[in-house]
Amino acid sequence: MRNPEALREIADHLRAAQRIAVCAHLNPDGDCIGSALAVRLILTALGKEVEVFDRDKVPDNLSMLAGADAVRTLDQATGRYDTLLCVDCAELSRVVNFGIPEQKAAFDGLRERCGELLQIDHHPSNPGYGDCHVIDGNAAATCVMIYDLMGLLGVKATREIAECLYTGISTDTGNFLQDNTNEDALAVIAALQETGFDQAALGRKLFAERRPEQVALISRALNTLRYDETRSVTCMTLTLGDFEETGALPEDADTIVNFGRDIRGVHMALLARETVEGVKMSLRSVSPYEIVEVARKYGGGGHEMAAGCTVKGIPLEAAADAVFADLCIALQEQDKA
Ligand SMILES: [Mn+2]
Repeated sequence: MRNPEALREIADHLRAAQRIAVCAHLNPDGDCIGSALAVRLILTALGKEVEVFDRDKVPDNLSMLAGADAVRTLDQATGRYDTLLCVDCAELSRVVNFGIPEQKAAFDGLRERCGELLQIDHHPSNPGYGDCHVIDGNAAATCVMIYDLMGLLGVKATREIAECLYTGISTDTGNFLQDNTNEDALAVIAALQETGFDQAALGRKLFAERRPEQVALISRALNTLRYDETRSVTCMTLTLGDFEETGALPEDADTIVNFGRDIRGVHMALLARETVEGVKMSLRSVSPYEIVEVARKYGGGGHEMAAGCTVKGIPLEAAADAVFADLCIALQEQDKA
């Protein structure tokens, strides 16, 4: 842990609070939901009143986590909270889309009713927007930091807490396949074993099991797979029609880009999907190649080898072509370096 003092300070603030609102990010993933729900269980064990908020619904594959059914939208907040805690949110704009008036109003309304803003996160790009924050870019997942927080608060892990933390750590490391899988992350997983949680069953839910609608969507995406001329960059596209016709949900597309990345010889991959907000791009690369700069060029961001952005005002194919071309240029530049 790189910032033990900062985490201790967060623990002190939480100990002093009674009513706590926890915010996870939009398009929630395993780490933000795992972190938020684990925090809820940890603080509830200390007799606190905790509510978890997210702009979006908890994805289907995380719905088995304890408390997933109690996650509410921000406009459902009532009364005053001593503390607003953001987890896994690299910027405040990860909590809501501030460009949409209703969402801004929902966040501002909640913020006004909360005394202080705390945050716990592991994105190195996080500028530190809380009244008190702890940011550890070396943590594989925010859930690793939540585990440390639990220790500072003197709470013992339960089976349910272990499931939440395992979910965050395993999903943010790509099921322990990515470079960010480190000793701390594995030590937390080892320590959680004593709760007796069913790691195999949870792992199957998170990484193996797929809804039939998702398999249909994967099939559609694979049908669009194309390569650059060196066959080391791939691109796939999905239209709004693909989602409607297969009955797939937006979250069903979340890991499809990996099919393009995991082909032998491929270094970079793109999935471009049409959404009502614009064309959402998921970019991935295989070490040592990096794609985050391409995402940043389009106003997005993320991690060196896993990033995203949304391209607005251009049709799907044209947007995909533009980002695909930039990936090919980035590949050439990185090959030269
Ligand atoms: Mn995370």
